[in-house]
Amino acid sequence: MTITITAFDRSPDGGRGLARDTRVRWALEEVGAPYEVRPVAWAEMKAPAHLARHPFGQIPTFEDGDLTLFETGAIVLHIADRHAGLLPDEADARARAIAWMFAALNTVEPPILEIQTALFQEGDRPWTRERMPLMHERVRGRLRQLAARLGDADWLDGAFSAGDLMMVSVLLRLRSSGLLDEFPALAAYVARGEARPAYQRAFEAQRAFNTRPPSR
Ligand code: GTB
Repeated sequence: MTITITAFDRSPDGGRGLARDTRVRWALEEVGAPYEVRPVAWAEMKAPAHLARHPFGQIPTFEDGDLTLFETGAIVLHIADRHAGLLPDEADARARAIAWMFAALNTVEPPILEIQTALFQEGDRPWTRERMPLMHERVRGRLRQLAARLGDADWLDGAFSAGDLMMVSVLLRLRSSGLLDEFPALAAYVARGEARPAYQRAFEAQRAFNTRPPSR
């Protein structure tokens, strides 16, 4: 049974890899698991068929035989659990790698999301411009702490893990803000993630998918 994930029929970013299917593709590429992609059009996202897969009508989802999952944290953890390559074998190291996944999603991503929500959904509101320096400072605070912990290591805790995959995926979203470049060690960390062949394959796959000619 081939794994099937869902993705935007056409990502609003035009294939810049910012939609969350990219992190799932990356995990699948890291472990060498083949997968197919089912496009979901905007009109289908909140319709019953997709809501049965994802209670909030979002992408991505993951299907493997009888198992359907939503939430990229759960999906990447499942992939890492079922295949070698994304989590250490040693129990404590494995627990720490999983902690970094949670840190990426629960501690680092929320202030980044706040900026993106403000820009894309509240850009025309009078308070957005006023709040922006505050929101940037919140992100800087997290980046400062993360950079301090990373130090001059390549990855957050020993070898590359699902924790790094998730952290790099989250940090990538900051690129256009310029905030990442204020922390050269983190910019280099993200670049190391992006240089991985599995990331390159995932990025190219989503780019090709999002720029494919329209079907008739
Ligand atoms: N917590 C969930 C997870 O990690 O899986 C969040 C899933 C999520 O937010 N999915 C978004 C979605 O389906 C797509 S990735 N949104 C539609 C909806 O909520 O109705 C977010 C995203 C979308 C587009 C860009 N972009 O174009 O730059 C970047 C990121």
